[in-house]
Amino acid sequence: MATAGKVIKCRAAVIWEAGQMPSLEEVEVAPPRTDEIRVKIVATGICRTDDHVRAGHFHDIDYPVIVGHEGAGIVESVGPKVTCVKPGDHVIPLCIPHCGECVSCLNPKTNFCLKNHFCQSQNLMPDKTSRFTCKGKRVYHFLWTSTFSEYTVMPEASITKIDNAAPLEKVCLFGCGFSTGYGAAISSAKVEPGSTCAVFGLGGVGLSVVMGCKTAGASRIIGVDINKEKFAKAKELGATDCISPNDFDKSIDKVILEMTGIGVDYSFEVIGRIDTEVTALASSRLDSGTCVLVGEPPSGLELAFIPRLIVMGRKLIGSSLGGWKLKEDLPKLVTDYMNKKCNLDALISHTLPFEKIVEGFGLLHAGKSIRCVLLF
Ligand code: PAD
Ligand code: ZN
Ligand code: ZN
Repeated sequence: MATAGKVIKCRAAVIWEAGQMPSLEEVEVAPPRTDEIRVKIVATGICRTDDHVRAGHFHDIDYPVIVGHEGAGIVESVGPKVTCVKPGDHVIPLCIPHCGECVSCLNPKTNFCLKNHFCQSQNLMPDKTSRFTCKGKRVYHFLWTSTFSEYTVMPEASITKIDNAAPLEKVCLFGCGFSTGYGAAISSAKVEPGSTCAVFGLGGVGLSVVMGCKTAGASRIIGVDINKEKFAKAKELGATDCISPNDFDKSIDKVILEMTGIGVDYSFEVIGRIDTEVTALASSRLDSGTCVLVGEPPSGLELAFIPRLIVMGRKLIGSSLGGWKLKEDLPKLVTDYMNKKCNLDALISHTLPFEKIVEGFGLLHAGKSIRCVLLF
């Protein structure tokens, strides 16, 4: 491509300070270094985690920052050592990298590559520099994805190649929301046919958990949300019952206990609050239930519960990006989608031009959107 090796000036949404809305800017994006890839993002979804960063809920983020981690695009240029993709390939950035060499990458039980941005606790590229500048200032990356920029740079480990025929404006949701929720049920919890499930939070990720439970053959799927506007979609996607905590004068775990007699086999917390994490745990079967934590509470909070909640045999597990080994598993999920095996289109409630990103965040704040996809 004519732009290879050059700095590209393009549109991006920069969050200058914690608590501010993203601001549309022209940024400079440096060429990819040795094992990096520069991608032209075509479509990107807005996930609650982007909003957590915007709001300043995570303490280890530096500003100004370009967030966005649910994207799909086309490779523009690659660094000299890159072998996994070439310019023109269609790709999805990965929120968790896959170096393929560390003890975690070699362990089939985990997707938590040790060469990740969490262990390094900074939001720069692996070599501790940034590829973004705006108005003469260094701008930080986020999760090595930063998809709220028309062009972005990521390490080779943070990208996977997908079928060039897949519609990028839809499959961007494989970058986080759909894969996270669907995998929490299918891959992390391994929900069995005939089992009972409860899903706390019916946003984009929670609805994807509902779809995963349904695909796994769950006989009962109880959706829990304080926003009843989410119920219709949840039922369309497989929820058998939907309840709001506001309609009861007792805690929702007691309600679920009465509904099921013993509690559900699998409960999922997909809100990001420690109080609902404990409620989700207590909603699962005392003798054999599994509670899966998916939501991300703000930094600094600690989860507390009485040990008896788990001593009888309940399990409490976590799930990050659905437990998938993203580099290998996402292209397969995209193929499943192309073969109509999963309904990710149902999650896209709004599609807006990238310039309307602030409106997109507003829809999320108002509880109106499931996923708002932004198109460059
Ligand atoms: P969302 O904001 O679209 O959905 C959250 C839902 O929870 C909304 O429908 C709310 O109405 C509902 N809700 C809020 N408070 C309550 C309450 N007290 N009781 C019941 N329902 C409530 O978010 P999302 O679906 O994009 O993301 C959900 C969480 O998952 C969020 O914390 C996000 O940061 C986290 C996440 N985790 C991963 C991961 O890999 N673990 C990936 C992506 C997102
Ligand atoms: Zn996300
Ligand atoms: Zn690794």
